[in-house]
Amino acid sequence: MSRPFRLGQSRAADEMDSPETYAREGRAQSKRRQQSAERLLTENESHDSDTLLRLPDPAPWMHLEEATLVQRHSQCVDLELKDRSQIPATLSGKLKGVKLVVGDRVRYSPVPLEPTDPSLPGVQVVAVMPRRTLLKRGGIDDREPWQLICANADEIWACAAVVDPPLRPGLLERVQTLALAAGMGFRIVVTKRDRASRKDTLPELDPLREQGLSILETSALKGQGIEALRELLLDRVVVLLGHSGVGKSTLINALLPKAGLKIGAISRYGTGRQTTTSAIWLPCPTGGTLIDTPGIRTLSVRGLERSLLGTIFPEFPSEWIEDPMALDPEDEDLGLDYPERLQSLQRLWQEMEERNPNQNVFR
Ligand SMILES: Nc1nc2c(ncn2[C@@H]2O[C@H](COP(=O)(O)OP(=O)(O)OP(=O)(O)O)[C@@H](O)[C@H]2O)c(=O)[nH]1
Ligand SMILES: [Mg+2]
Repeated sequence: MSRPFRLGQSRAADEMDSPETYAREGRAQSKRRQQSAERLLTENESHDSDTLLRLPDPAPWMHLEEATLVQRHSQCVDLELKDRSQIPATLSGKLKGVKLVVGDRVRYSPVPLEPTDPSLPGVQVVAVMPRRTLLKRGGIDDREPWQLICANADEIWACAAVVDPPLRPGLLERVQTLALAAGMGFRIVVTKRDRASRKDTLPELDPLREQGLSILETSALKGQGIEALRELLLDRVVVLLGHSGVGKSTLINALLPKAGLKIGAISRYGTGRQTTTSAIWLPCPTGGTLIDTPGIRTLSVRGLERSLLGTIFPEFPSEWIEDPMALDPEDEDLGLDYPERLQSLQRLWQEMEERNPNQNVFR
């Protein structure tokens, strides 16, 4: 008989992390990708796994000023300068094939170094500096082996609501894995704390608490935890990740009242339309920067190293990490306090080695 999970609330949540959900999402994404294949073919960017991450040597351009790329538009980008003012710029042909992301440190020339469309901004980005960190998730097919989220950020705050959508530890383990692969710090920010009684200790987070992870409980509505977050933000670049509707933009508005981000009604299990639709760079006047991101539905770890899992699941012996599939999480003899952790390990372990489902489709 299958052993019921004790995570009452996260039973529905657990379904959201099921392989079927990922397969369904994969199919939907691949259809969207097919529809945009023609457009992609005309773009400069490379979609090959290695070249996607390779950057040209910036050495010839080190005499130029440095800036941060804070937004990408179809034909140009916005740069944040040293004084934190922003200017639009175009990309030089020298960056052909380079996928730039929010947070990239770039070198720019105040006048175009090569002929450009006069209707476009005169400032031109000519080089990109090596990245200190790079947050990426597994792409859905070979055309896009990685989806790059942001560069040079220091920390991820994985946002999870108490309810609406349900708290889902499986997603938090995924975000933790991506943070580790990116070289970034990781914190869990529980949102909408006002929606559960104080007596509710959120036991679904116990396995993560036992790993000593930083978990902050917040309510943007009641102002709970906001000051603590503001202090953690000082001089850091922090990216918020979480399902659609968990309250990322609301939290940012509480931290940065001037941000005035659009806030949405929540959709069932976060599968509806996102309110935030692209990564948004938000400098904080008291120091630090927040990056708001669109709500995620799935977060693939495909292509990441399995060796990362030893750090994510330190409670398991190394033989289990090397080959967890022979184990049965429901086997009482294993004496597991949290069988769902072993299930999570198995899920991530399998997914990391998965082939891209639509490999060669667009070749
Ligand atoms: N009760 C309560 N509701 C909240 C809180 N924070 C956010 N909400 C509500 O949750 C809903 C979604 O908030 P958003 O901030 O738009 O969520 P998001 O994570 O930015 O969503 P996407 O942009 O779609 O990814 C809104 O109706 C908010 O009013 C909170 O602390 N308490
Ligand atoms: Mg939002």
